[in-house]
Amino acid sequence: MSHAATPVPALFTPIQIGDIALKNRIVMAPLTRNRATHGNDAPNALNVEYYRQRASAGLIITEGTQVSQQGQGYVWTPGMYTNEQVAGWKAITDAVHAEGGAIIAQLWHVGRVSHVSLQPGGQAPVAPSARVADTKTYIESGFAAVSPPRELALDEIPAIIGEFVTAAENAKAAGFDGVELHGAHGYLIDQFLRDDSNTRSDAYGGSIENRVRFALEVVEAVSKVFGKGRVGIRISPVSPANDARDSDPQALFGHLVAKLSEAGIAFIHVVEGATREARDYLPFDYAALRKAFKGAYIANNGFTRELAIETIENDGADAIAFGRLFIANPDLVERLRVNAPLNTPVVETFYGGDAKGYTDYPALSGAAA
Ligand code: 8OZ
Repeated sequence: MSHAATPVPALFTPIQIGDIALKNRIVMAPLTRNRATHGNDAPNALNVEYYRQRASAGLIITEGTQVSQQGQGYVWTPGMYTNEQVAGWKAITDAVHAEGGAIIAQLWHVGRVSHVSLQPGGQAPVAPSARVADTKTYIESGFAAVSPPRELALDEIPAIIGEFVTAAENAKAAGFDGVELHGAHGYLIDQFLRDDSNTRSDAYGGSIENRVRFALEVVEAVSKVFGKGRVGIRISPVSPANDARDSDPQALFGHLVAKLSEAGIAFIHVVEGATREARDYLPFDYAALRKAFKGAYIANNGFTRELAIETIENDGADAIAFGRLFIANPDLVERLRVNAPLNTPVVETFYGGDAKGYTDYPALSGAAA
């Protein structure tokens, strides 16, 4: 009789991403939950518990965290620009590290995806060009159309890059293992990339070479803070989220990723297809991006256990990021390992509220993780 052990799928085995050691290839995707402390947008004890529960992930990428008040686009998202916010994050990184986990901060500037009620002095949001997005945000009173943005002057751009640098320094002080830049879903970095939202005629607009300039300068500047082995970027080449549109995503992202590879950063995190929608939303050659990038490739969007195992086996990615499944399953890694049933995410409690739908999803062992 043969008793050959079933091999453990590589999904569950360790990997090194840049200078960050992951105990498995299951990544918790960045997830906006709008549960920072009202008034100062600092992480609190409830947020500590939420991240602590999910520390068995190989890597946690935090929810989008604005680098400044101007970079905020939704109510009650956490920031990385005040002492209270840094202290709140420190409690979270301590809790995750105490559980043997790794955690990086997602640094976020929403650009035009904001509302005057969230902006300093009630001013207009800023963007590469004064073109309003066909999208909504949510503010204290509920959903609202985004406010028309004003175009950033050329001499304002260094200060925006400076906000990312300060936020990275704050993230380092807060004990994070690294940072991910939010370059996806139609926010500021993505707005600079695309020829629909960026109609500038200076060094930051026009050609693909010019449109990737802002992203590359932020990458370069933040790499000086953390070291390039602790920096990555999230991109979503074909996702239409927040009215993101470009005439040639394959050429744009092909060029960007080749430059990111030269910059030597740790990873690219690619939303394949449309976020919250189909993986095959539009044709796109993701394998070309993977091939063009010498660091790690983290794949995201709608992965099942089977597809994740298969994608890692076939070398389609180095790690897989799960979003909604991590909302509903604090012990997602263990559940995937033993192929246990999964809790169903409840959409009504995704954004805002309290412990309900946040820290009360049960682990396999019974009570909340
Ligand atoms: C859902 C709700 C609000 C923001 C993204 C940061 O799509 C977000 C986001 C998602 O990247």
